[in-house]
Amino acid sequence: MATSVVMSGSGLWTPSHSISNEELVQAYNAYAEQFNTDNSAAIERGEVSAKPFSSAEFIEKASGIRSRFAYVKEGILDINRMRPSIAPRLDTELSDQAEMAIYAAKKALEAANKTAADIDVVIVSCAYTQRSYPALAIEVQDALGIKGFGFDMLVACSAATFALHRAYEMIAAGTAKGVLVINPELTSPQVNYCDRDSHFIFGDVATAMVVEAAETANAEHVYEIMSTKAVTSYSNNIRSNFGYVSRANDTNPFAGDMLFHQEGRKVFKEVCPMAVEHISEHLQRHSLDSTHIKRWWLHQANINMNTLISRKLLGREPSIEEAPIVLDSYANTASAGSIIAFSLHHQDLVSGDIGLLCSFGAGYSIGSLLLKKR
Ligand code: CO8
Repeated sequence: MATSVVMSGSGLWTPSHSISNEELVQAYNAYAEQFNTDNSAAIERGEVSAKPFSSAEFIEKASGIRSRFAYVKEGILDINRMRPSIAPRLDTELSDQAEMAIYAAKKALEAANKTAADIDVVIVSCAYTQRSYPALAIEVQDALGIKGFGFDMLVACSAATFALHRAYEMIAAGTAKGVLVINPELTSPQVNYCDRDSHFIFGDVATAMVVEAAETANAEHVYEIMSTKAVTSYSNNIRSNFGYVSRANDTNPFAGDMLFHQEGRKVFKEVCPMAVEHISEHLQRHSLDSTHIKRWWLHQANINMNTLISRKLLGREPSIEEAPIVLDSYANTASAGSIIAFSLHHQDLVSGDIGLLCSFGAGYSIGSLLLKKR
């Protein structure tokens, strides 16, 4: 008989610092005003574009975001810096992302009623890792005292779902007994806080999930992974060019195009239909339709995207219980968004209830898991 695979514990670590739209806009607008004053002659000559002003009302209406968390707040609102000030650490110290990962991992282990001895694979999957090697996953594995192996995975917004797919396959194949999937989304160093169109989008967070075989799971809230589905389709509409080759390119590794940038409107228009088609096909595989789905743990990039996707799937507005939104306080947390929604909104489901967890974003990439409460 094929092994039944479950998600048996989730962990969410939220940084203690947050930044409201109002604070962020006040700092950006002061920066823009100073930039425009400093460059007034060049702007007058048409050589430099004036910086447009941002608005807290626009941000909330266009995205649903009201505030975001920051791993380090210092520096982000300083108009002479406009980026977080994260103190460098020695090679002998725990790295920042490993620290974030460990906070979330411990919570997931506790929720799953497991210890390090029950885990033999660690996957750290997120939009960026702060170094290439040694893998963050191996650092986390060492710090938690886990025997086995670990590796890092980068799939932008779909890093968490794609890593859960790998975990599912390893447990199903019998090559692992317990997998810890961790998403330390330290987005703030890559946000261009000088760009009016994207300065408000992202927040920092860490999430984690324990995946194991059904027969070893003994936690209170266990979700069978009925199946997984993934798709990618190449697009340049969400891009970050920062990388190790920058040094050889003789370009400024901190220029605007090296940071997160996107054609937000195009992304919105192209990704929504892709997500609807992907989810519909996933449900059809099990002869299910949207009426069978009790909860939608959707990717958290934009509330209007989620409403549109849910409306297309359900034929009506979803209630906040059916499709929870965490964007208002967390903003877009890259791959962690749907996992935050799951972490905060899964305990009330009853045995037999089915939910769908889905990410969509850069790549483009879409990943989904169909889950049934045990
Ligand atoms: N304040 C005031 N006005 C603004 C602002 C602002 N802050 N920003 C834009 N405007 C203006 C625009 O310039 C435009 O003006 P005009 O009409 O004069 O040209 C007007 O407002 C409308 O602009 P848009 O059409 O761009 O506004 P939208 O309604 O489309 O909203 C959004 C913009 C919110 C960006 C929206 O398009 C969106 O959310 N799209 C979806 C994008 C998405 O999902 N992207 C995924 C990104 S996440 C991901 O894939 C993971 C990447 C890895 C993580 C990276 C971590 C750093």
